[in-house]
Amino acid sequence: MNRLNLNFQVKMLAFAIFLSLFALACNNGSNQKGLASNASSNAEKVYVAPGEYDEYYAFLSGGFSGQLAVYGLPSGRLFKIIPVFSVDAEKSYGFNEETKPMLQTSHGWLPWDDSHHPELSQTDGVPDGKWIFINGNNTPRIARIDLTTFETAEILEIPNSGGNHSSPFTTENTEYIVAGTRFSVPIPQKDFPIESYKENFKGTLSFVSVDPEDGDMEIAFQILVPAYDYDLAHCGKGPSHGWAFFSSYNTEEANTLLESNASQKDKDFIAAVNWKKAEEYIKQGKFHTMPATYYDNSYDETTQMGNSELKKEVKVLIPSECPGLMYYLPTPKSPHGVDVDPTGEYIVGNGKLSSDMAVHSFTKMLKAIENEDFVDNVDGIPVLNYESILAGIVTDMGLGPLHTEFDGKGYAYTSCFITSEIVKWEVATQKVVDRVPTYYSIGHLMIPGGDSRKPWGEYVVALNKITKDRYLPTGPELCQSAQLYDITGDKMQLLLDFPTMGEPHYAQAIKADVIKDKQVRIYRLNESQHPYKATKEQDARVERNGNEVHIYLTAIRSHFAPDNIEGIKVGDKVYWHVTNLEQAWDVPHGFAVLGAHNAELLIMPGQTETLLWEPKEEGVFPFYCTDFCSALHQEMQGYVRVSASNANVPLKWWLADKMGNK
Ligand code: RUQ
Ligand code: CUA
Repeated sequence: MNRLNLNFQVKMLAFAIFLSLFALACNNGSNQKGLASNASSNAEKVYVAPGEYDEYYAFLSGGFSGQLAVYGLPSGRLFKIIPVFSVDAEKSYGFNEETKPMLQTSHGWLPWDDSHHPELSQTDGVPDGKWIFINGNNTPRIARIDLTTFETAEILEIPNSGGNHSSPFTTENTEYIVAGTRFSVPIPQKDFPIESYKENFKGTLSFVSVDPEDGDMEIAFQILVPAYDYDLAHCGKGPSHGWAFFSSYNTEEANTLLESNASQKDKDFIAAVNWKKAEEYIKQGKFHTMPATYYDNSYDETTQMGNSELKKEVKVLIPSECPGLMYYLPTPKSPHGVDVDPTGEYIVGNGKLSSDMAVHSFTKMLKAIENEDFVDNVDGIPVLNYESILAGIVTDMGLGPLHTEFDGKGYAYTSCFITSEIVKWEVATQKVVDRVPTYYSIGHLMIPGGDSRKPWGEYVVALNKITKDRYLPTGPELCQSAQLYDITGDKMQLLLDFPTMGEPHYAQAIKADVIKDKQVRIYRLNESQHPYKATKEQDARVERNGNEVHIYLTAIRSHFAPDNIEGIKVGDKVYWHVTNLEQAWDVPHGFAVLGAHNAELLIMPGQTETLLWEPKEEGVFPFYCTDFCSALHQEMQGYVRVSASNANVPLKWWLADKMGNK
């Protein structure tokens, strides 16, 4: 071997080592960070050019923020946070007089809840874009959001419930949305020793009817059930339409150290409820009328006012008195999600403590019921024979399966919390065909339309519980995270990470075309029935009634009318009723006054909103518009003079020489 050759070989060797090290480094990178192999083509798949629209609206629950966030897919861009269960100073939700009633409950007025599961209304098993519902987990409630305004239109309290987690999943035509108790409690509530759990505690499964025209929700009936924890739910579709399925854990009925005491049995139950049968029993009068105290709060778009209605009773069915009403499907082991495939035949029990995932067959379930193939009976509820109802088992599922969604092409996608992955499997054969890691510890996952009869497929979004090193760190609290995967090919492809608001639990997505052209652009001034509206500047005025002062204020680019007010006194309750006179899209005005104890107002065109202000000291206080509305936005300001409580400064108001009683 000559020198040159040796030299060449050494160089080649060094180069080879360099290459393999480089490859290793890249691999490490991709293992740790999940970098897509094909970064530039993946970037193209999520790139929505400036001025272009996303293909889907995605609605991500806010978890402990209590709200609902609206994103675009595939870009992952945040469009709006819709205030639902928690006050929002930015939009004055829960702060202005109009929306305060929305947060009324039998426990008093509440500024917060924990929202987990958005669910789109459906027609024929397909999201129809009318409304989206979301549950309040802590103080049991369901909210309905109008998808023409993206505002909370109704919040219904669920009585006889100790936590509304398995909610608000819909039937095929939004006949009902369901609500099962997460925590069983004494029903009706009473002072019992906690140790008497087994004797005195109960659960309920509630069916909430939804008016097909105006969406009005009502508690149609509740079913009184054994004191388990009812975790999630999904309703039947196609052949299984008429049934609803609720997963449960703690069939041990433990009341302490549930992490081990509620994990004793190797099977818990999925409750299968025949709601069509329930309707028959209700018609026959086989229900008990139970006193209950709960609120139904609605926002009326014509009066632009929230209204709280106190309700006093519910209809309750008791399974032992209603044969055929419900059955228990044994399911390994502490199932979290229960998911029904698009054909309506397969009922997936995501047994989070089991390595084998059970898939039940609806056909076999009906057969077992017909043959009375029962192994037990709990409080009048027959327990079906596990072997007889099983369609099959997914044997190489990851650990900690939580939720399953479907792509409409015969495949299911299951989130596995412990092994931090999405597992794709064929529904009919239960064979695993692909798996991808998630970063990290996925909870729910969502495919557009993925719990409906006709999923759009295309993407799966992982809703992760832990972000660790995925984003720039922000102190002890790191951001919450979602990840978008392309599922159009055989192999799932990670495309994008995007941060979320609060902790995302479940999410829903809908093709943008279904709702984007139905958006309300303005509220028509001539249709407003708001009791304190001022639909033209000539109607603007100030009225005193004892120590209550009503200011009818108008806003238009770029002034308030009136903008000078005198005669207010310390100790007055001042109501600022601000009407936005604009009748063009995207021209809100804001309103803020110095020392206000609540928030600003953000008033849409044609809308009237009211801020209560209780001045505590004498002086002259400015108010101004908070939303940059025109080139003269900074000039959109005014003064209010506050005098001593015993002063005799007359009430007067003006806007230059254009109006008023100066
Ligand atoms: S939960 S991570 Cu609140 Cu729906 Cu399953
Ligand atoms: Cu109105 Cu700024």
